[in-house]
Amino acid sequence: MRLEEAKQIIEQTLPEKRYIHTLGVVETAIQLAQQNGVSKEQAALAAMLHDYAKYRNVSYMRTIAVELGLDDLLMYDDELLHAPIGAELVKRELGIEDASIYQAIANHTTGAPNMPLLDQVIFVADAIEPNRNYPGVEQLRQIAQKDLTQAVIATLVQTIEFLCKKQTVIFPLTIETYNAFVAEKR
Ligand code: DGI
Ligand code: FE
Ligand code: FE
Ligand code: FE
Repeated sequence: MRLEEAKQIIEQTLPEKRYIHTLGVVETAIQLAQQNGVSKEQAALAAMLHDYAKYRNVSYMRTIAVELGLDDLLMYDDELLHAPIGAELVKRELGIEDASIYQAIANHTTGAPNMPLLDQVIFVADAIEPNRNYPGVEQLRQIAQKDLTQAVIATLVQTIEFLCKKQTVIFPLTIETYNAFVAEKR
């Protein structure tokens, strides 16, 4: 699928605010891809489609999670579903066959240990795109310009801090990703 075609589908699928966020992720992902030797085409398409399932019916997404054997997810926040289920629906409904794009969409909320650079680009771009505005985002943007993997760690720290302050349950994969990236750095 071409980027323009995906863009039109996303414009029709997502509410305006989420569509604007998505275009910001595409712009940032293209830039990070170019700086880190990642395919610009894959980064742009993965970014365009990353929140495809964000507003899908939760019980429908839970059914697909069971089909895919992702039962662990069901005990955690429903917000986590749109990433792995989005990857699946982009394949089923839009015919996106690229396994790298599938994986980048699936990993965009929690990250994953050993995730490839494409996934790191989408993970960080989602957090720092120009429409994001939360305390600490400017520092994340600066880190991302210097070191993508360091930006993954800083984004995880920001997310985990945010979840802890709200006393929200943290999905183990988020912590596992943090541990794997920090251990790798030492
Ligand atoms: O879809 P976006 O809003 O663009 O961003 P996202 O997909 O990165 O995150 C969606 C939500 O998921 C966000 O409000 C934080 C939450 N989240 C991320 N990691 C975890 C989490 N929620 C829980 N409960 N546990 C996590 O590990
Ligand atoms: Fe998301
Ligand atoms: Fe994110
Ligand atoms: Fe997003």
